[in-house]
Amino acid sequence: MKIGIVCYPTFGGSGVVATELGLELSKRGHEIHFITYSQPVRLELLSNNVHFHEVHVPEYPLFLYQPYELALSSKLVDMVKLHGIELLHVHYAIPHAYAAYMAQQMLKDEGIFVPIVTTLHGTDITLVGSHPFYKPAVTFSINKSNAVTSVSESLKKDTMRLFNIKRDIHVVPNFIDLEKHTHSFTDCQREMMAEDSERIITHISNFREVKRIPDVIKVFYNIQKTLPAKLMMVGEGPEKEAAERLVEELGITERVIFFGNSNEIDRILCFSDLFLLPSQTESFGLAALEAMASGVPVISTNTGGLSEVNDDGFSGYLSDVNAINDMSNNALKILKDLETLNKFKANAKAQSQKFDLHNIVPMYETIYEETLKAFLVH
Ligand code: GMT
Repeated sequence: MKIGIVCYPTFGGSGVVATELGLELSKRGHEIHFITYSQPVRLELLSNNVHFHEVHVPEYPLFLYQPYELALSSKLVDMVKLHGIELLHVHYAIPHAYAAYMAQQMLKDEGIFVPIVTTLHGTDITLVGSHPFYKPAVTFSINKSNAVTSVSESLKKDTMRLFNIKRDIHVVPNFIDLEKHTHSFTDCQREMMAEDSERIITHISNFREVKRIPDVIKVFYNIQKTLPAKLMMVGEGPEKEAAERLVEELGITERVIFFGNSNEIDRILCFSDLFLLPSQTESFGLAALEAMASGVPVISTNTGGLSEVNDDGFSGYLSDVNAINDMSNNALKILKDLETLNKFKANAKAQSQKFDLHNIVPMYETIYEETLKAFLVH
């Protein structure tokens, strides 16, 4: 099948999932066309069946805001016609499903019929749900898509509760390529980061408020009072400066490393002993799954879809949002001795196998086939 994939090309989980999905679909014989404003960060290699088409937004001084949706929908029309794309899979209701619907209507006018599969990733639903400016556009985009998927049961429930949805939503969980996370390194050079006696704690995110970065630091602060430990902070975002200040105020600068955005996530996870994700809300928590796939247990909140990913007492522990002491105690329970730590590491790896891409990607293929069939019948 010739599939157009529209996503945010950044370090965020939705872009990672869309990119990994496209790459796996291409291995399974599909022709994939990524259509977005820059090459997705994890899309390193283009090939004869993986293509990237950049959406340019021309600068017109007339417009206060440059209309990305307009540029995207025009590009979608052009690419569908040029490459014979049969189906569009868009990640995020707004603006992607919205733009895809416009493209679909323009193409229909020319006798070309292309169905739209929309995947909901969370922020479009949970943020828009509480700030309803875009509510009509989100509701419309979901209802007009030819198939809709959500990355967790929890996100499906939130979508049904917050919007007037008149259609079914399929839950297709995020997935992981376990081969990529089975360390190719025999040695990930742990000694460059910490002493043998120190435990390595890691957090990876886009440092937005929703990630509750101060909680990461407070939990780590409690851990290192009991055990020698180092904290690896990976990512960039609006909360980073305040986090650096908090680390200084707490007097733990020597123990915390801020990496910024990294393309070496696998190496960082390879030497990590524990992953912290104390988010306010998280539709899935792909970063937690990536950690588990590398054999790193997870201390997380129990919000949104996290309880569908992290198995409480097995692959890590779940706590209420803001329960700093509970999270700290749970972390210490895992880290207290090598035997317990190794048991949790093995469990984390086993839990991640439930999300093996070889089980999940065929779910998307089935949805594509059924959607295409139903769409062409009408
Ligand atoms: O979490 C973010 O800030 C990034 C956002 C995104 O668009 O990539 O992540 C959302 O989608 C991911 C992939 O499905 C999920 O793993 C994240 O849980 C979800 N983030 C939130 O719900 C806050």
